[in-house]
Amino acid sequence: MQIINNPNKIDWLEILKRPTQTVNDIEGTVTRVFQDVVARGDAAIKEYTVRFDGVDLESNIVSPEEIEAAVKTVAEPLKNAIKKAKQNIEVFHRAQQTSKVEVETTNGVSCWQEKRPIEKVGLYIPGGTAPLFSTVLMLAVPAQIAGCKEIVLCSPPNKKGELAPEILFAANLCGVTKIIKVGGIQAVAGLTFGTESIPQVYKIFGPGNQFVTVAKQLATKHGVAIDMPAGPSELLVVADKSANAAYIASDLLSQAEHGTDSQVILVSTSNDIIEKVSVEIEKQLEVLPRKAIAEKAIANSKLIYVENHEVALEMINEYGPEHFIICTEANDFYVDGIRNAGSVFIGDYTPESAGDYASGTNHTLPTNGFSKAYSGVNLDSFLKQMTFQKISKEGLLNIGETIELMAEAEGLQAHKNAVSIRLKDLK
Ligand code: HSO
Ligand code: ZN
Repeated sequence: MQIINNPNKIDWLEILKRPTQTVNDIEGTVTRVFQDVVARGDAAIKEYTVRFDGVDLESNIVSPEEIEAAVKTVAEPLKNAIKKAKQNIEVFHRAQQTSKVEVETTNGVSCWQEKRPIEKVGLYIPGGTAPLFSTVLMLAVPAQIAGCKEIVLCSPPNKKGELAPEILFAANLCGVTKIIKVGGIQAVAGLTFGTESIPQVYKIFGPGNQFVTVAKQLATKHGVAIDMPAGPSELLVVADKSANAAYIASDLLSQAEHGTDSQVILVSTSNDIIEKVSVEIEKQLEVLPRKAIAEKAIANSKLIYVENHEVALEMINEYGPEHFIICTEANDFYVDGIRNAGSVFIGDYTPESAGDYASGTNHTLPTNGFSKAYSGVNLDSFLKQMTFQKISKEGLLNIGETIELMAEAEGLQAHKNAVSIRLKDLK
């Protein structure tokens, strides 16, 4: 943990730098896997699953029987918790539905905008030390509300060739149409090009390691959309003397336990709070099962003292955290002034964990400063805006000349003709 006292503005950039990622030859590997999947389809997928996941699968498609068996192994209280979380996520994302926008821009010229679902979407759920089935809810619930027809879920199998039963339970609960045991670059390649077992999709969602992230970026070069460039988890807490140090330490650790490259930051107008939080972190860290991971992330974390709320807010907007917790006497000041953050948590009783699981907001959020330009996943992520127009005879008489003049000036005679030919009949 690094305590920084009243840093100079010119040093902010350096202080707030994200932990650097080693990209090395990832791109080369990703390109090779993509080419191989294009050339050999499922045969290539099978081989990569042996190589990267250490398991040779008879079939990578999860069967209804497999789902049924897995569902039985999930304890009833957890099933109910997942259902409760799903309910809240559903309520919040359903409320994001909007009615169509319709307007007559000029007499006889009617324009409207309507949303239509992205027909085929791919949801990537990472495996690893703790398979995060909550992400299934965060992606599949809005996909289903949006009306996506094909919702394909890919996740890497464990050494026994299985997916976590909670992933299967959540996927089944939320209307996922196909579940495939495939992970990493090969999953993204499969979703991009389609193979015998993996349907091709139009947009790929979900977090992943550096390989998955680079693969998603490469997918965009092949015409597939992605939710956002993902990176390690981040949390920034702003706190003044009124805050509860133990609560803040628990929030910082909650994000630190995600990965050794997670970044957690405390910005505070109180040296006393900084002192107390650092003591609390040490104390709470000691008993965490994922201590080894959290400890590494905490080692890179920063506790920054600033003189006042104005400076704090400016610094936070400069950083653009994925998650932003506000625990001060001036919460409204921050709520009104925050311009760059993925998701904001207000007050002593709003831990980030609430948004990670069950309050209803989405936890798939922009990291790495992308909150300056990107939104987190929401209902619109699964929809497209389409525009429509209908022009009456009167309408064309009203705007025809405008179009003709502009087309002529752009040197596009055929454009002009498409109007003139009609106007001639109408006049
Ligand atoms: N905080 C993570 C999401 C998550 N946390 C899932 C627990 N499970 C990224 O927003
Ligand atoms: Zn989390």
